Amino acid sequence: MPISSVHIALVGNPNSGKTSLFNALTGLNQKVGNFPGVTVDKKTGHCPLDEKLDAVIIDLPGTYSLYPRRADEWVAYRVMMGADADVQPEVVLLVADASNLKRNLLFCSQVIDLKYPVVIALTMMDIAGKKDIEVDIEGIERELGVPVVAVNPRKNKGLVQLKKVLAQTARQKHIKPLQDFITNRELAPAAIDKVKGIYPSLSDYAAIHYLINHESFPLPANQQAAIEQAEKDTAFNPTKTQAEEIMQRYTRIRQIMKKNVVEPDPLQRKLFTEKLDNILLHRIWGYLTLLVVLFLLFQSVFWVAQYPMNAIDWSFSQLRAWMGGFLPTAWWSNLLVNGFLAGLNGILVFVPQIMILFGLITLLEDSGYMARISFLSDKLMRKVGLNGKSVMPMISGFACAVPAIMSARNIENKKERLLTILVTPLMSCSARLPVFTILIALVVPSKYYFGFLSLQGLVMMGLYLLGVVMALTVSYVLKFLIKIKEKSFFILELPVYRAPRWKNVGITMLEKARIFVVDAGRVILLISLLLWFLSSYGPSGRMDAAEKKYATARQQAATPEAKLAADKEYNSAKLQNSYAGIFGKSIEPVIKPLGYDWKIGIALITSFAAREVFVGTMATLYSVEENDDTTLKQKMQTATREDGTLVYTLPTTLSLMVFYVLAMQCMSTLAVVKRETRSWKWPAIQLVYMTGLAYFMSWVVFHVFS
Ligand SMILES: Nc1nc2c(ncn2[C@@H]2O[C@H](COP(=O)(O)OP(=O)(O)OP(=O)(O)O)[C@@H](O)[C@H]2O)c(=O)[nH]1
Ligand SMILES: [Mg+2]
Repeated sequence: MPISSVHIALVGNPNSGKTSLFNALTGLNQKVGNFPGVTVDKKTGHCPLDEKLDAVIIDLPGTYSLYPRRADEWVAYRVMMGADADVQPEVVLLVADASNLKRNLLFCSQVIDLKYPVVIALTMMDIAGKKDIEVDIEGIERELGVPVVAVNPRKNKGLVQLKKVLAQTARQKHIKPLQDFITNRELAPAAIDKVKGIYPSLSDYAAIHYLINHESFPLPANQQAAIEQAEKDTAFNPTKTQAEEIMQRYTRIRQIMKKNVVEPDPLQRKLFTEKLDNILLHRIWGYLTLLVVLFLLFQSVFWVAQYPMNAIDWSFSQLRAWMGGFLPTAWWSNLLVNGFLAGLNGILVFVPQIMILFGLITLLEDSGYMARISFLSDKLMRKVGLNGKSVMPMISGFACAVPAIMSARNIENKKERLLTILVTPLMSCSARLPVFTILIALVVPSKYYFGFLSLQGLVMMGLYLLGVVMALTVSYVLKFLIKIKEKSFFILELPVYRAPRWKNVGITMLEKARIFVVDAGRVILLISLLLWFLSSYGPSGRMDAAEKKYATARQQAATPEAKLAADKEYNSAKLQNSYAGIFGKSIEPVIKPLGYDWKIGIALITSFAAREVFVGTMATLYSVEENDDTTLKQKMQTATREDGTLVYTLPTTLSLMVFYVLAMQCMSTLAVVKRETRSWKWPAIQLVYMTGLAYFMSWVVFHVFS
């Protein structure tokens, strides 16, 4: 018998454990976090229910009710209303948090009234137990008229039973919940009947949603007009209907709760979470803890990472020396050792820092502390036109702006969401780490205060801080320029503290390292190789002239030192006359006011693909010029301009760091902003303002320190 498949949508309140359950069922690894609004898009996976039935499971963003307000809630709402062309669920798996049952039942009751075949998975039974809440599962099942299964996706409990019930429900697709949870038709009988005249298969409750939200559904114009007409004819009042509906639902839910759930007096027992929040959300201690946490986050990225980083650098220098020892001197061995291996070294050395950064951010999210950071910073964020919820995208922006910008979907207010999207790329992402690291190593001595406070770490923190301060400032300014009027509020449910799942942390770290090495690695290697070519070859006339000019000097050099010096001059002349050299020289006038030479100019250009290309570019340019086994840092430290002065002086290097903090040099970010704002206008504005800001601030820094 062929295996048939059924489409199952996973819906429920935010932070109720949908994605955890999705991962447990499908064996995938979608992002789970302990705060509402982790999932912002639909994700699909497979799960065999039994030998003959396969389920296609669609994980969706959480929603509090079927009246969506945020962009992510709309994603789930469209699917539930059958208005999403890609996903047409046949069965709905409702996830309900047993420790917050009352609120979760509101959404469940709405979905039941849409007449989908429904299975309820009850998560967080363990937490309900800790709160001394007792749930009569069979009683709830009877009241709602749909199967209810207790599960714990963190511990893989209840999954076998859940699959069995899902398979049963899927096989009897025609059996939908028998009675309405509330008598929906009474809410607006005339209007509902008219809509059902157009769409006979709709449930009464779905008809109400057609009346309220039909403009957002992909319906032909004549049907839109017909619904419009029905509203007019029956004097349909959407606000009143909605309010009435919610009231009736809560009345019935209260009755159900009274009969089937034993809840202790909430004042009697203090949960661990509440005790902890007394400190962590305290007016003084709360902010102090926050500062300490952020400080430790950055210190550990550098302090812990330096050991594996040194080990990686050492292994590569050994490898290159070893290969240099037996490979013949030829263009391809030069390319292999100085192009490929140097580029690979440049990528791999940053893997430890990136892993630690992502790991620590995952810890913040998983424990529930991230939601507290939002809460603590709401007041400050509000002053600059943002919202407490902007903090989560901004902190994940330290890792990478692309997922961070997507997570801004969780912000209700349009203007605040747009501002968050516009300033998040100013947060220093992990791609800037390699650039900062090498630049800091050039001019900041490696010193420790009190044995653990590293001076280099402090400078790095200063750069991160600069990004944050600029993000807040820019938002404050844009607040007055962007004209969107919408009421703003900050409602964030504070999740209970949970022990982080170490496996999740580990997997995230490995996954991010893999993505960095593969994605960034590809770009870096490609550009490094291309650049190696462009800087080794040039217009033949100019290259020949350079060759002739130094040929005699190189032959006549008497001592080995003189020969080395002549070689160096020859190589540098060749580089200047290569394609890359000619190009870099032509843009030099533009960047000279910032203190940069033409080699930095080339790096700025290649960095527009992705910032981390900077290091590879430098490695390639300097190794073409000086093919020996000194490290990139040593080469940069001794690099000179034509007049013999050092290139990487304090003013130049600081100015360059500031440029990398502020400039918009990331194609992927621009692409995701275009997608999220649905226009080219905002990415264009972002590119212009960030690059302009970078140029101006770098210019100021260069002149202040010169
Ligand atoms: N104690 C306990 N924790 C759980 C259970 N199920 C999930 N969690 C935790 O609850 C948190 C939220 O889980 P997610 O799976 O991200 O929730 P979600 O419903 O997908 O959330 P959104 O995508 O934000 O709507 C995570 O920290 C999970 O580890 C459970 O049965 N018991
Ligand atoms: Mg989720």
